[in-house]
Amino acid sequence: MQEATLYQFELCPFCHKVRAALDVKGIPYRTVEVNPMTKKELPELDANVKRKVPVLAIDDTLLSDSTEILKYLDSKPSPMPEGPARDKAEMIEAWVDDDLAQVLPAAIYGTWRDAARAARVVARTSNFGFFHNAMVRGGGSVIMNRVAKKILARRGGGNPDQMLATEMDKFEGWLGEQAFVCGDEVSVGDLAAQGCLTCIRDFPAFTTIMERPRVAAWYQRVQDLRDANRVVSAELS
Ligand SMILES: N[C@@H](CCC(=O)N[C@@H](CS)C(=O)NCC(=O)O)C(=O)O
Repeated sequence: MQEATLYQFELCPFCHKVRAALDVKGIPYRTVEVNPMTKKELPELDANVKRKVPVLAIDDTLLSDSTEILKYLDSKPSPMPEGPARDKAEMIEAWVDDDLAQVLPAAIYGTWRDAARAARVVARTSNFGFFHNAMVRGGGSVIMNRVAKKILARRGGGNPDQMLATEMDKFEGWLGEQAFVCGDEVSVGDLAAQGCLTCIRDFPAFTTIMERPRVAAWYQRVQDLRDANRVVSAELS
């Protein structure tokens, strides 16, 4: 199978959704870290496509938007459930975009100290050279803190940790006692949610989420599937 290329930001929850799907589908891929300040690593995109990550180069086409990419990858052969479970899986995939991925930045960049830490993670896991790394560390924390404030304002203010807890309560309800959100088989809902959460694994908010035993067991179950099926490890595992 031809190797796919994922253009990503290390701390982008949408990119991590795509990585989870590529892993579980056993599709070989490499990652290219895009400099969030310049985005010069991104390939030429159609004029009507926003220059955002993720962008996936696969099967001689360029795909953007994580939901579209997951749909495309879902059309590849199993392991994915078919039938009525798909509605629930797609509802959860949409929740990841509309709610979980929205509150995560607020929870990890909420204070200046957290924002600086996030920018350090990006700079550390990237290879933009000394000058650009410094720029990402400095400029990145300003941008990230601004993103967090915007999200909070859009969602009516409040405590970001509490917002995240409320979202995770919903997820825990959907998961129930099942192995995966739709039952015994992994679905696009699991990939989107687990992938999205891997993006904050270096942050205290992740430790708090993993204090929920059923969520922690589910997270590890999906991770085990990713590890078992991944064909080529990404540069940044
Ligand atoms: N709906 C898109 C959202 C993608 C998105 O917002 N990506 C952010 C990073 S998390 C981005 O590229 N931001 C850069 C920019 O807006 O200039 C998806 O699901 O892929």
